[in-house]
Amino acid sequence: MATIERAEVLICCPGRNFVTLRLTSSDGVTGLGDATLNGRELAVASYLRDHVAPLLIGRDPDRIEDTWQYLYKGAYWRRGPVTMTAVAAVDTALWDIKAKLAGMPLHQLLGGRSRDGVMVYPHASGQTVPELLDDVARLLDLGYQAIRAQAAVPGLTGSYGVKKNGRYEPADSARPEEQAWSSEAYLDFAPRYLEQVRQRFGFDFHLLHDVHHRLTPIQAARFGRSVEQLRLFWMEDPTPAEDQESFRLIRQHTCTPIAVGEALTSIWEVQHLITNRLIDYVRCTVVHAGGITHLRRIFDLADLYQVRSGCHGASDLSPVTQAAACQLGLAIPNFGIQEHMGYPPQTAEVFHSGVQLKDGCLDVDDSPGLGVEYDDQAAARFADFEPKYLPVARRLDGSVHDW
Ligand code: GCO
Ligand code: MG
Repeated sequence: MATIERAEVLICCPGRNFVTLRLTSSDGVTGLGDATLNGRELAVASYLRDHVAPLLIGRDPDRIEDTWQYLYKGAYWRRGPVTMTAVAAVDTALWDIKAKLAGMPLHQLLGGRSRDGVMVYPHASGQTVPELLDDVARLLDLGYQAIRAQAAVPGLTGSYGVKKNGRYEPADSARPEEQAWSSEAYLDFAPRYLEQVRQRFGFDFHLLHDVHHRLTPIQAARFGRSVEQLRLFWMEDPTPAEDQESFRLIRQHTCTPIAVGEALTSIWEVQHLITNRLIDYVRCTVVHAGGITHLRRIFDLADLYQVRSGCHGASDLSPVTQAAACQLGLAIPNFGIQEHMGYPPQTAEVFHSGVQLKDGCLDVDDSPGLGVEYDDQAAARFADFEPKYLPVARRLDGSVHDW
């Protein structure tokens, strides 16, 4: 029997911070798992290094399900983003090893292709509406079939999802930047710019929008109703998902589809939303929801209720997650869409990935496993971790709002 011989936690900052777990088996096969949790990276690094890595040494890398159960049930303290990201890293690395040993790209082990490629949506954004419209035009020219549109709300400092100096990076300052928020100003403005997108570019592509947990349920209901004629692919995170019954209220008022789940980490947190048919797309990801093993379980449950996948894919999810999500998205029957935000240019120096973009879809090459290699020499050039935090949103009266 082969055993896990090494478990390395690799931290690098090629344009942004990434934490990666690399497992090496006694027969010399390596597997990678993403362990990046934006703004809390070192908590997961310590969880893995101090509490998980010592337990992995000597275990059989073949036993993926058993290792998952051992780390989840065995810890007693279960769920939550730190734990689930750590478990995900181990799980993904073990699937990488198994698929490499089989000599197959991972999707083959997951049942083989259900589709030719996974449709993605990139972000169009602008500090002004004309800037947003130019960005939508640019992305349509590049052949994307689906586009997320966000514009800065006039009069508010900082808006989530909008580029600064040509790039959007959610966590971009050494202390959380404080931004101003007004749901009233947003509700007045957002439907109007989304309408301008449809007026200018028509309906031949999917249009998405992220509300980013900002509205109350009744405001979200009003927003959803006010954009119905624009036929959004989805409105994302209309209200914070801790209050899951509130989605019933939104549903009573609008048929705009709803996507939720990027901040939810287990099947238990989406069970109510899925089984009560309160959402249309589930946005959990490989890295924050327990890896391939657990995410597949979530998507299987979702399939029973005609809920489709819509994996989170912001730049804080590494190319290892991107490849894993792509492999899973190729295989599952109820794939919906995949977020594709891209990375700073330096990231590709460290992560050599076989994932390719064609006609608005991602696909993988025939490399066995996930199809990603970690370049240690390049990583050494980006070795210094840079503490970076997501912003904090405050209402106009100074009180803290959901970010
Ligand atoms: C998205 C997201 C992100 C998150 C970020 C948090 O839909 O892409 O909402 O941009 O804010 O991933 O770390
Ligand atoms: Mg989002």
